[in-house]
Parts: sequence; C-alpha cells; structure tokens
Amino acid sequence: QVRATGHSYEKYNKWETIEAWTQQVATENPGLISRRAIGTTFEGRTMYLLKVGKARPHKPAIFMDCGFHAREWISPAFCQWFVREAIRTYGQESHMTELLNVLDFYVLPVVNIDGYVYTWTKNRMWRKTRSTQIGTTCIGTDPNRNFDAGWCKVGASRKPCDDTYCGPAAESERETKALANFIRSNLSSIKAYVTIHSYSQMMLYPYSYDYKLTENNAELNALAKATVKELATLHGTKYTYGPGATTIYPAAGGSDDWAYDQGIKYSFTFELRDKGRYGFVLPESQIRPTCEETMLAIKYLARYVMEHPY
Ligand code: ING
Ligand code: ZN
Repeated sequence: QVRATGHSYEKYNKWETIEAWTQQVATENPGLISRRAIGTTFEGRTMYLLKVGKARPHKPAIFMDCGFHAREWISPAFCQWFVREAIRTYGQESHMTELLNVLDFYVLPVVNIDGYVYTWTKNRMWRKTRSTQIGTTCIGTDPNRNFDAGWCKVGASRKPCDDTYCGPAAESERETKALANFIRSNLSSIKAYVTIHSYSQMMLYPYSYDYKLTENNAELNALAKATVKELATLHGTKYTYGPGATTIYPAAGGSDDWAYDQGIKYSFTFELRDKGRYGFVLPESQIRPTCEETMLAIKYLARYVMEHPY
C-alpha cells in the first residue's frame, strides 16, 4: 500500500504528492485505472499517464493533459479532481458510468513537472520547462510553443530568455516529445484532445497558428457554445469561446493545433478561472467550484464525442 501523504483534492499538491497519488489511485482501483510511464523530463522525473475507464479492448479515447505551464496550478488540480470524480461516481451516476464503459480517458496530470516543481521551490510565476542548452544561460522552452504546428511562425519567440521561447526545434523538449509520441502511437483510438490551462475563462479550438478555420469549424463552434453553457449552469461562470487566433491571440506551436492536424477532430484548450483578479494564483477556496463546473464541461464534451463516432 502506497500512501499519497498529505494529498488533498481541495489544496494544491506538490509534485511528490501527486506522483504518490498516481500510484495510489491506480493500485486502489485496478478495474478502472491503470498507470504507465510515457517518458522522462529534462531533470529526470517520470511522466505518469493514467488510463481511466472500464477495461475493455478497442475503446475510443479522450486524451486530457494538465500542467503545461508551471504556474497554472489550478490545471493539475483539475486533472486530479477529474480522476477522483471518475472513481467516486462510476457505478453510482449513469452519465459517468456510461462514459467510462464506452470511452477511456488518458489523463496526464502534469506535463511540465520540472517547471511545476520550480514554482513550488523558487519562482511561483515560472511558465516554461527547465531545460538548458549550449550558448545561453537562459533556461526553459514554452511547451505550448514547441509543437510542430506552424512552429515559431507567430506569437512565439526565438530568444531563449523569453517566456514564449519556441525552443531550438519543434519537439525539442523531452516532455513535448513524450506527449507527441504517445498520441502518435495511439491515433486510431484518440477521438478528442483536451488541454487544461489557466487563466481567462475561455474554451479555444484550432487554429491559433493561423487565421484559417478548420474544416469542422461550425461544429466546433456549436459544441463549444453548448459546452460553456453547460459549465455556466453551476455557478454562472462565463466563458468565451472560439478559434484561438481570434479569441485569445495568434500563437504557433500549440498542442491543440498539432493534435487537430494529426486528425483528432475534437481538439480544445480550456483556460480555467479566473479572469485576472487572482490570475495564476487562484485561491484554494476556488479549487472546488472551478473543478465542479469544469467537470460538467468535460462530461458534456465527452458525451458529444461518444455520440459522434468518426
Ligand atoms: N494560454 C495559451 C498559451 O499557450 C494558447 C493560449 C492556446 C496558445 C492554444 C496557443 C494554442 O499562451 C495560456 N494561458 O497559456
Ligand atoms: Zn498555459
């Protein structure tokens, strides 16, 4: 028995606590959760991926990641909350039970673990990875500018000292490479990609690297509209939605654009609470309401994906 010492779903948890928690939830729920390593970070930490769903072969899947950007602490908190709610409500609540019987969720609780650790120990406002390279003393690449989707064309910097540094090449970071490799290896099953960021209360879809619209723009727009409406039913939290380039800002190398261009037709970036009052430093008292309303959105989205096979 492995105890996730000090873990709490209504507090922000440090990495070693989250790591122990991944093992604990997998061990305690063998019929619903399995854990595997998909790679190693620059500083050598193991990236654990949880597969959440009733074990059955050939299931369609939804991939969801949290913690791309180190300082966006509400994001990993949501991935943990999602897993807890899956465990707690499977077999109790019809919507979750049906979702987990039909679909698998791949949940990556923290993508940028090194950066997350750094925000706990040295600088709360750190965003990037913690990789070093020859020729500069500046550290880190923006993982959400590091994907091979119009890489570094717009809204990204070629200067290693900048917060939106795109890296020396697409997928230069061990963390983005591991994520991309996993998705490439499981493309036939992955029907939706969801990445959780903060803040600004938005639901974004491709493209961000260009002003062009996707082939299924009308469908993504209608789905986003209905999803943010569902989210607002709980606490009245208002989200805006639309293509990234016109809704937030043009930015190349993002994971949602890359996943979409891999053929994953439902690809979204969520920007959770708030709209700037607390920003990245969202109080722990807002973890529960934020996660509860976001659960409604993810369950709504998942039901739509389940009912629209492709
Ligand atoms: N926002 C995202 C960022 O990486 C984004 C917005 C989404 C950019 C999708 C590109 C693609 O800048 C935050 N808060 O990180
Ligand atoms: Zn972010």
